[in-house]
Amino acid sequence: MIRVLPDMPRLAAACVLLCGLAVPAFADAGAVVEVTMWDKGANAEMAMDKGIGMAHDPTMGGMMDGSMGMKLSTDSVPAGEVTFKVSNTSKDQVHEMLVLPWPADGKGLPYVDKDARFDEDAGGSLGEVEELDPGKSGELTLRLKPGKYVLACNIANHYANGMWMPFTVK
Ligand SMILES: [Cu+2]
Repeated sequence: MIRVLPDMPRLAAACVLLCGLAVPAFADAGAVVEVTMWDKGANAEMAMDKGIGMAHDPTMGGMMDGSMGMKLSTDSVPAGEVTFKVSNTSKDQVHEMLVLPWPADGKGLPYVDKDARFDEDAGGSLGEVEELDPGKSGELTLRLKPGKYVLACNIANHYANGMWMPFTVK
């Protein structure tokens, strides 16, 4: 007892420190969305590089040609802090992920045909995990209000090939 008593304040101090650090970290942790960027390789993309015009319209569900896409661990999260953990599982292609508000006209993101990409500024991009090399991952944390969003890759032709997903914040 004699040994223990003098140690109590130190133990208490350690607990306050640890608990004090741990609790706010949990309280602040927002939603986490795992985003997997995949494709079937450069050859598959070449073969599917057609009919880009069709794919501008998110209401059509993208090209869905099966050459590339993105997968989300969840497509809906509560409003507040949202962390996107993005992995590029490709063997040979660069991918990236942008977060944009769902196009108000329902006709897709503003597309620039000559670049085969959408206009990120005109689309109101809220943030991105830029150009991930094959096998790499990155993270993006945003504070999002309730609404509908689109997650999309803006490497040339990838959006048109179906590399986007709708995303909802409640
Ligand atoms: Cu991509």
